[in-house]
Amino acid sequence: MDIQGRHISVIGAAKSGLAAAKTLARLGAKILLSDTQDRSRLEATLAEAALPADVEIETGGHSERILESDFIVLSPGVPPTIPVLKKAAAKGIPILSEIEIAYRISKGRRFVVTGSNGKTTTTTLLSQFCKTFFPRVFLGGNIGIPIMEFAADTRDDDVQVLEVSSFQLETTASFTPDIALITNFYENHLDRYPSYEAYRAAKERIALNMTEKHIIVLNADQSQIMDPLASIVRARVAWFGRNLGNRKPGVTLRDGKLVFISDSGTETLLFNESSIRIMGAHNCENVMAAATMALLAGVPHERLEPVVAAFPGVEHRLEWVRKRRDTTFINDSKGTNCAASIIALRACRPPVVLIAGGRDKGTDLADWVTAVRDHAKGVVLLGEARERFRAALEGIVPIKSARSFSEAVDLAAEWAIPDDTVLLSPACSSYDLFPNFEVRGKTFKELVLALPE
Ligand code: UMA
Repeated sequence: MDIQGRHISVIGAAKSGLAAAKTLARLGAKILLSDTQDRSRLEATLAEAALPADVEIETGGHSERILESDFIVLSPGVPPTIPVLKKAAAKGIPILSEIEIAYRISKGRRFVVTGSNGKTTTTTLLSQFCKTFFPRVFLGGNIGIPIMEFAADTRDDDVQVLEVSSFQLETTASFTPDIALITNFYENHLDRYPSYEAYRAAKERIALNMTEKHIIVLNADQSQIMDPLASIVRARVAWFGRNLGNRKPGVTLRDGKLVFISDSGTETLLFNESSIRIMGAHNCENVMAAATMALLAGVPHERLEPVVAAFPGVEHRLEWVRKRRDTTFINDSKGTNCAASIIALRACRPPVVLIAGGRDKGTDLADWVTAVRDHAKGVVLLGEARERFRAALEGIVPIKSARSFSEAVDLAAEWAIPDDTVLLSPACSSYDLFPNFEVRGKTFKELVLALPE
């Protein structure tokens, strides 16, 4: 794509916009970077980004100067329906998402993951599978690393493993994955889309330009939605799921073993489910999905087991931390509400010693109490939510109270015996004791790793 000398407006001066502005300026474009926030609020970010001096920056709103551009690059968080973009569309100025422009200037094969849940775990695992086999693998997209950060550095023999969101797919034009995956569909982002169907349609754009040269991997366990999709896409279809039926090729779980079934029906045993370190039924599905993509990409099947056996998961989401005296310690600091904590409790091998509490969100605790009753042998409570949680759990499960976070870790470690799981999944935000859930999770890991053997 010819970038030299083109006038390009980049909308949004956060991660995506800054990466796009920087790279496009480096390639010789004249950039106007525009953001609705006031300059004072963006100052620190802009200073850190160290943009080339000739990038023009407008803050506090989007001016009509944007309408003088050759084309516009859009950050995913900016809806294409804002007034200036409607005017641009009416004038025929192309509006491209950051992933579209990255696609046009980058090289190599793209393995692309979208869907409602499990994207980050699946994408991360897939990149690790790929790294065992391909010389250069780039990981990016919605996962938090804009593709524009590395797009210009890619070569023809590179592999890009990308997580993309519905927002990013809305304004693509030629973006074409070599292998795509839709993990699943659940209601989400109804603040941006008029309906669930519109949200799904945005995600289904992943297949827009794919042809029989490409492969799309779909979820056989959501056959009501996925079978109709399979019948209209032009790409070849592969599957993952517990209920594969006659669908092939794909990866399924049978008698505790993950099995790949080829187009011709040949079966290859991949590994036992018990080899997978990350816990929970949902994570087994993420592994099946990532394995399907990796195998179809050409990664030899023997390379998969060592990766799943070592993969600790995504940080702060049911993250494996340590095995100490045969007790497993799990960091689920991202479990900031009851629903997330229930998933974590169900995923861990019981008996569980749960560490819960923090800033109380005041939500109904009934389902959480049931999950605690069914999976936990004891709960260590801390933080502002301690008394309300105690009242809800009294008489249902043994409780200990901690006055500090480190005391909570010590109490839980003492309470656990071999084969127990100590789970931090607070069902609360962290703001009473920490700046955010990441710091809480990191603190937990430091304390657990410091426990004497
Ligand atoms: N802005 C405008 N005009 C507007 C609206 C916003 O100028 O009308 C400005 C804001 O003031 C702000 C900037 O746009 O400065 C924000 O842009 P952004 O929201 O696109 O933020 P980025 O930091 O670029 O992050 C985006 C993704 N964010 C969203 O999709 C909301 C990140 O996904 C992604 O990791 C990153 O690009 C790199 O690719 C986050 C996310 O929440 C994690 N994604 C959603 C999800 O996973 O559910 C889709």
